[in-house]
Amino acid sequence: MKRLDALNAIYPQIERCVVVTIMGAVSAELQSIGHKPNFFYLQHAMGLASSMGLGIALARPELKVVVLDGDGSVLMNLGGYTTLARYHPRNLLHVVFDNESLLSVGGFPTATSTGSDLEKIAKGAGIPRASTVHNLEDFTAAFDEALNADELTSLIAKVEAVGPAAFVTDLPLLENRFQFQRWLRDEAHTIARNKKESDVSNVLTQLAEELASGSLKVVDLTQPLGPDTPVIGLPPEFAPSPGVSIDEISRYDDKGPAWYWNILRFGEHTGTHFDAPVHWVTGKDLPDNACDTIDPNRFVGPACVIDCALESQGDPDFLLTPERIEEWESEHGSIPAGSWVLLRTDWSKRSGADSFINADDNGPHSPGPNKEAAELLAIDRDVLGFGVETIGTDAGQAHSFDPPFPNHTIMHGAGKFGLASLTNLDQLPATGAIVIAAPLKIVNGSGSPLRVLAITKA
Ligand code: 23J
Ligand code: MN
Repeated sequence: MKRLDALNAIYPQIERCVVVTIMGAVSAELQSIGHKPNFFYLQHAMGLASSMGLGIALARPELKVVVLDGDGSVLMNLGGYTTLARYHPRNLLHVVFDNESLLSVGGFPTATSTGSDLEKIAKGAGIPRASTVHNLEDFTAAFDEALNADELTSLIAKVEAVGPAAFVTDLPLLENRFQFQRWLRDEAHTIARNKKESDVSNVLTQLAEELASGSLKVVDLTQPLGPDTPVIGLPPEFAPSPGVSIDEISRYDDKGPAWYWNILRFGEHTGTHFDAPVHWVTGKDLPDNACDTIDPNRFVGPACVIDCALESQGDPDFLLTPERIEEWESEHGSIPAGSWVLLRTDWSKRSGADSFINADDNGPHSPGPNKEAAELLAIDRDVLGFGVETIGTDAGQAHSFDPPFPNHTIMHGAGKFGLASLTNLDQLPATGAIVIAAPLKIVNGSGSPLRVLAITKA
């Protein structure tokens, strides 16, 4: 591996870091790629680049500092490793280009050519991460990993003992010094912001990694959708929900020799489903109130799970009240704006439609929120929506409340959503999960069956 190729490979990343290099070939090669005011070349102070990088890293923890060192310099100031390790700033990445030679001053071999192992010395000094790489591919991978590691790293890159013919620079030492100081004082904040932007995408990288490694898992909050799915029973004067029918179009037969598919028929509010604001008369004139017009950002949010399983077991007409919500908040913190609030009742564990709907002569009996709880969540807490395990987001007896169906009335009037017939809420923590609940993009749809997923700690 040639040092110049290695520098070219990492240039897009180090451009956005504070960079301190040693004198000589490293400095000349970096300048040949492109000088930046955030690059400082420690000319005439051999061995001290890591010490200077350490000071900057400790003083400016919001910045990422990359030191570009060499074997000659490191060996001249071996105590530097022990000081780095003692203070171990997480924002410092120490790269040692080891060409086993004092190339800049005549090409004498250094002690790394006779077996001294910088990685072992670094580890022995107590540097938390140290590794040695021998080719460009491993170098760029290790560099990327170290930049994201948020841990002091010394990366020893074995390179060929070749460099530029002359170490010419048109950047005077004092100019570099003042420019670098001014940049740290006046302009570093622009890079600190870039770092934050790149941290956002690091969140996604980490999400992918943690899902793959199993430290995060996806919990399916969805009930199966089929002919046995129970549907809401409304008083007889109203038009009923049709239930679910699934009819075959073809199944690898005369009607379609190589394919299988079905025709679905059901109401929009069937099974595990989404309620859009346009579903209710109170939300009918709101902007972007239907399945196809809601901003998709609003389908994803943190979940607050309020566990009322015990209360619901004791009383099928249990009502969630503001007092009960505030009790939850005193334990778990206040419900953040933009959350999905999910009411755990263990209702999903009931088997069979009769027990799920739980009707008698007065109609269905199942838990839900009272009017004041819906107001607290929709208006004061500004949630995304309210989700339940029962057949609808209102209590079974809510047809007789004042107003009837207060949760639908208030939530949808405030532009908020509903999620009905959820399951597996017992697998979620009270806070910390992320819920994704995106309905089908039905044109002017009032709701839709959907797959509701939660991402949570495994
Ligand atoms: C229609 C009428 C009343 C109600 C509902 C539907 C629901 O619960 C629903 O699925 O949105 S209460
Ligand atoms: Mn509904």
